[in-house]
Amino acid sequence: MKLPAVYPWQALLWLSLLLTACTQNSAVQINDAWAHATPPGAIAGAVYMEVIAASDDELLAVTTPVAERAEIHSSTTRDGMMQMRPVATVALQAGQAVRFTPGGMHLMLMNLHRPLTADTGFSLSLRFKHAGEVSAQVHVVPPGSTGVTH
Ligand SMILES: [Cu+2]
Repeated sequence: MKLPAVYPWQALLWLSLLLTACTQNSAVQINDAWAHATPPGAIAGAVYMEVIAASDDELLAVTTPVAERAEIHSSTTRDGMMQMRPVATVALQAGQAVRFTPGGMHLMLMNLHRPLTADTGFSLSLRFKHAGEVSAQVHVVPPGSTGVTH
């Protein structure tokens, strides 16, 4: 009986596929990133999502082509007033989902280059201390609707 020949280039191909799969698994997962559509002329928008890191990590910075800059904000309610304040970094514990939600922590897009239009998407680049650069696609939903439905 003859065994199927495995050429070196095939082995290399499989190896690279395997490595790609590994890096994706060990990195950070960004789930269900979404944003509300913004009215014309709006200068800011907010992004919500779920972030899960396979090993302890830290979210350091976020950039997107649709806005001049993106900030990480936390929301607190004091005397019935909602206040937002910038957060420098977000610590991630291995396997624990960190949720960015309306009324909670969120990404604030400052000085939008164009309004966020419902049923479109845009990309986000998140920089982590260990995982490095991770990109995510943000889905824009109509105002009033909440989140991404499966
Ligand atoms: Cu904010």
